[in-house]
Amino acid sequence: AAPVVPGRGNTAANLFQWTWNAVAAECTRTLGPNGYAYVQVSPPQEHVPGGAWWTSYQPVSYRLESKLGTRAEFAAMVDTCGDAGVKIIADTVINHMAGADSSGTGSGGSSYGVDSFPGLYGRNDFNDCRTDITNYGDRWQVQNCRLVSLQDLRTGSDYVRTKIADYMNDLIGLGVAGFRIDAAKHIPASDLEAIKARLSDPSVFWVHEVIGSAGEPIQPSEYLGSGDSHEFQYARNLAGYFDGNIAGIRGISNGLLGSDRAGVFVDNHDTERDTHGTMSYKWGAKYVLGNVFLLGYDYGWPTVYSGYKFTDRDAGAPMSGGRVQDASCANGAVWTCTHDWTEIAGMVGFRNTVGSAPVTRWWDNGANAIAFGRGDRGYVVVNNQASGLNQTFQTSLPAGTYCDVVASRTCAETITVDDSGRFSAQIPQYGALAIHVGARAGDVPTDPT
Ligand code: LAG
Ligand code: CA
Repeated sequence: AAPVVPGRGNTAANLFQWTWNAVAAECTRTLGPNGYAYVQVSPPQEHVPGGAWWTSYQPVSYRLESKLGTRAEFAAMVDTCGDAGVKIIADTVINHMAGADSSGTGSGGSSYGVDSFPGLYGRNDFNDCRTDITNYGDRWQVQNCRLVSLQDLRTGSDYVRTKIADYMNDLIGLGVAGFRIDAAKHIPASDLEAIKARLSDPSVFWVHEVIGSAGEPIQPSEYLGSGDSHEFQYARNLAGYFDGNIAGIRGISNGLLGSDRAGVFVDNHDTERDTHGTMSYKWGAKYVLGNVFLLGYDYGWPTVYSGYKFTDRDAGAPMSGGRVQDASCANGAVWTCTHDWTEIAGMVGFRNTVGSAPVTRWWDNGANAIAFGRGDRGYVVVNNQASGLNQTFQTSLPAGTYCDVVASRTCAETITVDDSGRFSAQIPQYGALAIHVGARAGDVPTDPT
């Protein structure tokens, strides 16, 4: 898991396709105050032109000049976020360069084409297989051939490893604290270990994007030598429980990566679009409940995904003049701003308060409502039913009056825990409740109105 930031925890927000200027403003405005420790940003390197979001995943060079901002803006973002207590995780695309189906001028003015990235890579720096991956059952092909025609880097070579390490070292020099390794499944684990060994900080946090699939030869567990791995099966399981019933959700991590090595999320930019079997913002109330569970339960290192609304899977965020327009949560017609939804912000604070306290006092109704404690630090109820839930819960919390941090940021709704640790509450249909010792009536400002 990403290292805990003192006094804050380690929850991340993934602000997909947000510009550096917008991320910086958001660190100050919401990410820092809400208690996030990290923000994952989209790939910062120079990329192919065009209006689709996925141009970010076709590198042209490692210059930090992109539709999301300039090098100076990136550096300023790292500093501003740092001042707000939030560290940066950069999405790094190191398996490949641009597709073999295009050539031209990149976002930073560099020219590119097939086997041609002047001053950086030439024909010898790409793997000899020049056809597309078709068989995910073939390890060699998955790692040496082209992913959707993207020119596949010869990551086995010293030169390519050095160039990738130089790029990552540049980001480390700017203050980046961690990396998402895009398309890690397509790079041999030993190549990644060799690259990581060349970093100025070889113990910097890495999380590998390895989409684990039953029956495939390459699995997320192979990559634990150079960092954590994303656990896509967690997101699929989560969707399965919430789509059906959640009484058995305690088993969500059976057979998955160990909790301390698993990067988990409700969805990401790929799974919300394609057929990966996860939830997305389009699920409405259940999506909120999925995020409440992600943050409330004690499995994995969580990332809250925050992107933009779409109908066309390829459509990029609104652009002008070759740049993405700065995201704004005031523009809710475009940006989901999941990271600042009251329920989710409340659960980030919950997670930071309960820390490593174990799951205790499990309750479920055998159907679609569950509740659990986190030791004597907090208690959560999740009601995935189409009807309200009226129930008395047994907690291990000290007696007192607590704020329901899912219901409001202002302690508008309180829950009274009695001397024996019990409370009674009514939870709305497809609703949740969470209380913790860091938010008791009187601790947080109440709504003046
Ligand atoms: C990833 N992880 O392994 C990214 O999370 C995922 O978003 C990337 O695919 C992929 N791997 C490569 O980094 C995305 C889009 C693709 C897109 C690709 C390159 O899902 O649709 O491919 O980025 O931009 C597009 C076209 C393809 C075309 C290719 C090359 O859709 O039809 O062959 O570009 O021109
Ligand atoms: Ca490869």
